Amino acid sequence: MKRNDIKPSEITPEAVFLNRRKLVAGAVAMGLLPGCGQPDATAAAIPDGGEFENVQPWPASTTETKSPWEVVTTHNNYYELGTGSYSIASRNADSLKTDPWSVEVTGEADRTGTYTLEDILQPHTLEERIYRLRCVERWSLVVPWVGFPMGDLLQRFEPRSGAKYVQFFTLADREQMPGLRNQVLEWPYREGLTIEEAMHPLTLAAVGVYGKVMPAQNGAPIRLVVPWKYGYKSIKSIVRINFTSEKPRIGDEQRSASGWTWMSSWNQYAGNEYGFYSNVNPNRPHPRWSQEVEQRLDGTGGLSVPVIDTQLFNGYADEVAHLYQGMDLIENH
Ligand SMILES: Nc1nc2c(c(=O)[nH]1)N[C@H]1C(S)=C(S)[C@@H](COP(=O)(O)O)O[C@H]1N2
Ligand SMILES: [Mo]
Repeated sequence: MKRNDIKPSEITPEAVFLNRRKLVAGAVAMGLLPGCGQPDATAAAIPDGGEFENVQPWPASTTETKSPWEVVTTHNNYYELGTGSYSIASRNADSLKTDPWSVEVTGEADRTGTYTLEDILQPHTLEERIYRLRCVERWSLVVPWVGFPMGDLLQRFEPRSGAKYVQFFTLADREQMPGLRNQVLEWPYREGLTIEEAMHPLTLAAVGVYGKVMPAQNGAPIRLVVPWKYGYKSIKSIVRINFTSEKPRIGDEQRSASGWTWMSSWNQYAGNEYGFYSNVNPNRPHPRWSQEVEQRLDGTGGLSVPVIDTQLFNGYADEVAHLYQGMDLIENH
């Protein structure tokens, strides 16, 4: 049992400590953690050799042509690693140190604290999931991620009934991130989801691409992937997860409990351009461009980059449309 127990690497509040036996037992019962005596061949860890073993195929992966490794790892948006070109993040990748790494869990949950990356990954089974990724700028990729459902991780922190939203924070370290010198966005980069979106089985905690450890420019060591939303929701290099009861709104004078007025950096930057939901939607143009089509970066390059129709919810409507039933998707963009 011990080895499957998530261990706060810093001081644990006593109540949480005393509760742990019960909580872990509950997690085992819910199938979130493997039980005693089960083989741990699938237990996740970052491999020293850079290549994951025991990655399970995921039956619902898209069969569309994958964007080549070279494209996935050199055409990036990671503003903390630099701005001005899509290749700058990969060129500055070495400056980001991702080992050791820890994630702080705060807010409306029973098991808050600071967890090492090893603790975070250990009980999970890694899958390869091939998802479409649609950037709001109109380019798109098809990426074979390595990861596990984010909801399985969030459950382990025992969110309380007051946890209506989940907010994620990226590292913001000037020593390691040359892009922080530019005040393009208010750092740290933040993103938020409703608890239902965060718990949705398609929402991924990703630790790799193409069977390999996540390159820094793609958001090492652990990032979010929400395939039905514009790419900026898929926040990279997560150092904090905050469960909150309220979505801070644009214009709020009051700072949220987390100390930030806005849940999402892009929403804060320009709320009419980058809404809280940011679901991919060909019917809701960005104020400065249409969202009806996109360029699929499949490696062909140059003028032959295929232009394809953008799909509602990026093609994941069957899985996620129920989350937004009765909602005006233009107003709630
Ligand atoms: N911390 C952080 N996360 C981020 C970004 C960023 O600049 N900083 N860019 C976002 C945007 S705009 C996109 S399209 C995707 C791109 O992911 P990729 O580089 O792995 O394709 O990451 C998102 N996550
Ligand atoms: Mo993006």
